[in-house]
Amino acid sequence: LLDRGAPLPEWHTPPAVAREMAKARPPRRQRGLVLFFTGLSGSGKSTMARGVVETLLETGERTVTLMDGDVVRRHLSAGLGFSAIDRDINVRRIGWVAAEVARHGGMAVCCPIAPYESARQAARDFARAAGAGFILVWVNTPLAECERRDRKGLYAKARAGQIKGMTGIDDPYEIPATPDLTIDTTDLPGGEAIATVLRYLGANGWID
Ligand code: PPS
Repeated sequence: LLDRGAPLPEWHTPPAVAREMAKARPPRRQRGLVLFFTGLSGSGKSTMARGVVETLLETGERTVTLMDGDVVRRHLSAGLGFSAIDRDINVRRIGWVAAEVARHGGMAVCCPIAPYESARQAARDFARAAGAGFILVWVNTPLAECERRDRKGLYAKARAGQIKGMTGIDDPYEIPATPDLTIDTTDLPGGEAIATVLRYLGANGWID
C-alpha cells in the first residue's frame, strides 16, 4: 500500500495539521505554569516570589499557589535537614507538588535555594510531564551582598563555625545551566525586581 519509492515529504507535520494542533492547545495564560526561583539565602527570591503572587492575586488573572520555603519545610518536608540528600528530596518534592498544581491550570510559585542542577532539572521535567510551563528564575545576587544583608544571621554563624553546611560558605550552589531569567537584586529595589518578573511573564504570554 505504501509507495516506498515516493519522495519524502518536506515536513513531518503538514501545516494544516500543525495549525489544528496549535488550536487544540490552550493559550499560555490558560496553561499551568511553575515559576521556580533559585538562589542563595538572602538573594531576594522569597521577596520576589511573594510580590509576584500578591500582584497576581490582586489582579485575579491567575490561580496562584505560593510554595513558601518556611511552610514547605514545616509541612511537606517536615523532618528534612540540609544534607545533600535532604535538599535533593526537598526540591524534588516541591517540584512534584508544583507540577500537580500546574497540571490543572494553576500557577505554582516556588522559591527554595535549590542548589543542585539535577533537582532543578527534575522539577522542570515534572512540570513538562504535567503539560505545564516551567520558568527558572536565577536570583544571582552575589554571596557578598547576601552576606551583607544576613537577615537571619546565618552567614555570621556559618563564618563563626557555629553552623555547618551553609550554602555558599561550606556547601555548594551549582550555577544554573539554563535559567530563563537572571536577576541580581543588589541595586534593584524590591518593586523593580518583581516588575521584571511580571514583565517577563507578560512578554511571554503567561499573563495579560
Ligand atoms: S534547599 O537547599 O533548597 O533545600 O533549602 P530551602 O528549603 O530553600 O531552605 C533554605 C532556608 O533554610 C535556612 N537554612 C539554611 N540555608 C542554607 N544552608 C543551611 N545550612 C541552612 N540552614 C537553615 C535559610 O534561612 C534558608 O532560607 P532563605 O529563605 O533561602 O533565606
